[in-house]
Amino acid sequence: MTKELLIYIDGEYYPRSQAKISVYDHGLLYGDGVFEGIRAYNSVVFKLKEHIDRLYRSARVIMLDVPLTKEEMMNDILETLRKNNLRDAYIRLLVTRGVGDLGLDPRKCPKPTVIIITDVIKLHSSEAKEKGIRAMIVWVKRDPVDATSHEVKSLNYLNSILGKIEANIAGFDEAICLDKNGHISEGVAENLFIIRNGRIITPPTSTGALVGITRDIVMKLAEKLGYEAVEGTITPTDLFTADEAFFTGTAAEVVPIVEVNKRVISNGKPGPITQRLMKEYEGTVRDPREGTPIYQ
Ligand code: PXG
Repeated sequence: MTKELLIYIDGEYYPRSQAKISVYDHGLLYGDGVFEGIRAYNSVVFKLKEHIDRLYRSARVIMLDVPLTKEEMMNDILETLRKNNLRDAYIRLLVTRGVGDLGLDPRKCPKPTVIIITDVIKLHSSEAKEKGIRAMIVWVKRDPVDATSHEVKSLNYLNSILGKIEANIAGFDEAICLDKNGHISEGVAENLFIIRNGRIITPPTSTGALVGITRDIVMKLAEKLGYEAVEGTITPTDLFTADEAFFTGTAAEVVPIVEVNKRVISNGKPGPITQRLMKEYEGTVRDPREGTPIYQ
């Protein structure tokens, strides 16, 4: 039998089958908490500091005091990876409101729960990257910025899950969510980009989209390659008639979109600029200067 992965809960390590939290944790009862999804490539945690900064920003919005300093949090993540002898990994970091009673009042939860799961990465099919994916604009609107929008990376993902279910039952690879004005916001766990006349455009976070770390990196890479990369309003028609389109995300990396609601994007093949950005991104995630080494 292979050795079980160790999971960090509040400073202690538990084998995966023993890693459990209370049913009174408000992370479970109310989705009250924040999280990050981070990757390590070749013994280096990619953009660890940026993910930690975002976690603490999310926590600030929901007035959750993370019981560790950023330095301690980063060290505990690296230690969890070392305990599991991982080099290429998917890291799920959660801070929940902690154990309270059955009422939703967060003041009843004296101590937040910190969970670090480090696991092997399940790669997306290389077919999706090579051939591109078929996406569907769904009826579920992205929560607006004056609600539980994805600007905060919270444990409330039902908005995304409803979108995903619609794409699943309709037989599409991925869902695209609109904001309440009908503008494109993002995928369910990915930011979205279109390319038109060599200009690279992504929706602003005012559509309720997450400030994706991959999104930022891809915009910088695009500029380095000499393209203009901007935030801008994208309508469904803009997307249907784009020269190229792609998703970005920590798990997905850069994935071409070749069809939206059965409208074929351009010639139905991953576009040349998208392919260039995919290649650049692959190089960046494996650049040791872009992350934090697990083993010193
Ligand atoms: N939008 C949303 C709503 C997300 O949840 C992104 C965009 C892309 O952001 P990053 O910073 O990753 O470029 C996300 C990211 C998972 C999983 O297991 C989800 C995300 C990241 C990693 C894993 O579902 N969400």
